[in-house]
Amino acid sequence: MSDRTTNLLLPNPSGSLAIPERPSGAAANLQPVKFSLIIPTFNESQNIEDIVSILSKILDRTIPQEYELIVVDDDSPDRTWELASALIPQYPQLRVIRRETERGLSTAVIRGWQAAQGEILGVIDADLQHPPEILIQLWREMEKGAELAVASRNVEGGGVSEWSMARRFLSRGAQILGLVILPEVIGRLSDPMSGYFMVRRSAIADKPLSPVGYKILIEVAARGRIRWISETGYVFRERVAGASKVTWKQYIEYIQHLVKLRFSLWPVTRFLRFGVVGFSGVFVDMGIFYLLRTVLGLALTRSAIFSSEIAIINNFLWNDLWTFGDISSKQQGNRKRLRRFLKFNLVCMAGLILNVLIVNFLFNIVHVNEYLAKLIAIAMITFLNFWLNVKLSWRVTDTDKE
Ligand SMILES: Nc1nc2c(ncn2[C@@H]2O[C@H](COP(=O)(O)OP(=O)(O)O)[C@@H](O)[C@H]2O)c(=O)[nH]1
Ligand SMILES: [Mg+2]
Repeated sequence: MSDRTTNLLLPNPSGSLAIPERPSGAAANLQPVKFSLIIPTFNESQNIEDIVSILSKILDRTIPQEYELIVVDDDSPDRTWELASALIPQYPQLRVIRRETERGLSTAVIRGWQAAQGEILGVIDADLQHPPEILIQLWREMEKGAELAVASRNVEGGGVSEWSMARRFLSRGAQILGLVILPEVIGRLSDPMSGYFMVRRSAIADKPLSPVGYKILIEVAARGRIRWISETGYVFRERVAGASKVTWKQYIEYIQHLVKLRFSLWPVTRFLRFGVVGFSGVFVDMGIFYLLRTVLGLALTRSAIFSSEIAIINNFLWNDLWTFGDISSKQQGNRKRLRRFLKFNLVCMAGLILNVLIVNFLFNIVHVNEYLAKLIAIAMITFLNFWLNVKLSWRVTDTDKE
């Protein structure tokens, strides 16, 4: 390899897989741009020149000098990286990264985004299976304000060209599996397997991304702050040159990825803390009840109401400080705390009423033992209370707005 080629290569980012909030190009004398498009490659020597030339033509027309193309090559044996860097003099918006230590499509895309100077980050396959014309439609959607613009095979205007029944079936099966394991993410995407999309840097900045395998879009949609998703139909073309790298391994990794996301999206630690706080409330309730009823001689109902309310206050304070401490610390001020407390109180009361209804239903209609009925009701209400409080009292979106 000539020195000239080495000098043209962009340094390969290392360390954590989070995207910086601001482009960090000053060191390499790179200017911020509007758009950075990653082209991941592995043995694409037959396609690299065509794809770079077509994309440059389209982007020169739309946002001249406001974009960059970043080829991220995994040290391909066919020397795609070398061919790509030889194109740089002709295409000044082109950058090339040669990765010698890391492997895999998803991390290639993330490393590319880490090195990128753009506000909007995108990815497209190098093999011309993704029609480049669609790029402009995706770009327009981002300009309108979308956080994520996806080229989809499953909306109007989309499709696959010559897929066999078996491949179509497998692709749909994978999507349905995704819907079962991760409905809140996969349900928002008509084509979760798409490898052709754009995302706003601000939507994924500082989020620890850790994808397994091929499907970087799922990672972005699951971990990003994404409200507006726009989809544009496209027909997945057949490969003309080079070969696909997809094997059975990618299907296994896809399932691993879904399961990993499922565990990290469910707030397990938070839920456990919520349970501990709830448990502590039982003791507060009993203690205060004893004090009011036996020591001070108050009436039964009055003692019960007071002790419950004090337990609710106890639970609220611990939840606000500990269970949801990260969220409440971003929503400071007494008014906001009072609002959270009132919502928490409301949820607790609704829970109490439901609790009584469930016990009655289980005992009188299903004929379950009354202690078992009470236990089932407590478990159900704990889940419901937790969920309602996440949605109402300690909402993450409230912190986003500030
Ligand atoms: N950097 C990098 N690129 C990859 C890797 N695997 C695939 N690619 C590229 O990702 C794009 C899609 O891969 P391809 O094998 O065509 O997937 P398919 O279209 O789903 O069959 C192409 O541009 C490949 O060159 C990889 O491990 N590392
Ligand atoms: Mg392909």
